Amino acid sequence: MTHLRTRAVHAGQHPDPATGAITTPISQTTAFALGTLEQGAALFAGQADGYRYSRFANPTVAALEAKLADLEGAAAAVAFASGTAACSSLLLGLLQPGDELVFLGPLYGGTEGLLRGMGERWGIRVVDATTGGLAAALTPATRMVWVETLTNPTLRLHDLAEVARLARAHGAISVADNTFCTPMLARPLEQGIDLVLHSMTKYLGGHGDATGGIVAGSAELIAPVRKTGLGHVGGNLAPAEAYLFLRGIKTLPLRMAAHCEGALAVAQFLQSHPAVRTVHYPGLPSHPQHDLARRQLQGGFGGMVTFELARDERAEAARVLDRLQLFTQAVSLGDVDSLACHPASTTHSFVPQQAREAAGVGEGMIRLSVGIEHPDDLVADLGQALG
Ligand code: 4LM
Repeated sequence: MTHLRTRAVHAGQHPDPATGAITTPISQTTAFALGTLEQGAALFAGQADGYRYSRFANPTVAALEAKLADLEGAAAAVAFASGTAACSSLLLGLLQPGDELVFLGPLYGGTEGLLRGMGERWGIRVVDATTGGLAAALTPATRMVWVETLTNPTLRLHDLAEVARLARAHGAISVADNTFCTPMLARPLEQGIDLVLHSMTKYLGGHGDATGGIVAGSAELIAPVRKTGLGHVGGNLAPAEAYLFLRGIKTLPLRMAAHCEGALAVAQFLQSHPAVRTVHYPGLPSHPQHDLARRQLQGGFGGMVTFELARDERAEAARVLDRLQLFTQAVSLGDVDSLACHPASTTHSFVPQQAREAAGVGEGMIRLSVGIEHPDDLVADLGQALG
């Protein structure tokens, strides 16, 4: 299996040995029969392989972890109950008081809130290198570098190979949140990044009906994240949700192609509209990092489009958003349905105003998650809303 499209269908999944069922069964159980006392003791001592308790591992969840590890080209992966549980488990599993974490923003507001909040409370120094650049922010105490493969909501890129190189030179672990690109468009581990993370709630699930997160990387780095995040924090993914992600990922390559096609059409339309000042979409030649996007992304430029209105005011954003009919006003992204949101008052309202403005998230900014509807219908809806 060499093609991602084939691996999305088959990786991690096999007909059930007990019944021949092709669809991976939902192992809706909390505990597993241990056998004899000595067999149970061997399982708990790590001297035998097998399932014990679903907080530690579950067959449906394990199939999903294997699928995602395969798609990202990782040795191991561990799934969580949300993207945020994946982020916090990664921090708690790998950092200690006194360590420094450097991030290149903007990040999803919830992640930035988590990093800043947890940093303060757990004695981790969190450094925002968005303006000053990564090279200037790294110190001997830097233990982790955090980026998003496409920034939320401004859709900027970072040169992942360069981020990985700088982090490694300082002995730091590099982390890339690949939620916006998915393994179909961006390949962080192939660029030298150590750990890749997803909110599966978005494109991997794809249908807006399940919350989950996952981290993938080397067995050595995943082991402490698994131990802390599942064993100690207990943020495990439920088997029924794992089933929905296994099903969603099978069509990920097809959905991503449709998202990319629709987003490009929407971005091109918005760019020509007089009520719009700037369109942020890496597939447009006007995007300041279009060349990097062409080098770093494969198969398209993503399904997210962010734009700034000519009148940079909340009232103007409300005028447009409140008139949309096909796009639903909602946070989250990556669903087959198109969604629209006002980042300053929703997804990025957790970020201090000064940092938000420095990252370019203004009151007249609208973020679109372009679904898989026909692009002509989406463009028509935006046209009537913009007036
Ligand atoms: C949103 N985002 O933007 P859970 N990483 C990225 C994200 O965009 C998100 C998470 C992690 C949005 C949610 C309201 C790049 C979330 C966190 O929501 O915990 O699965 O993922 O609209």
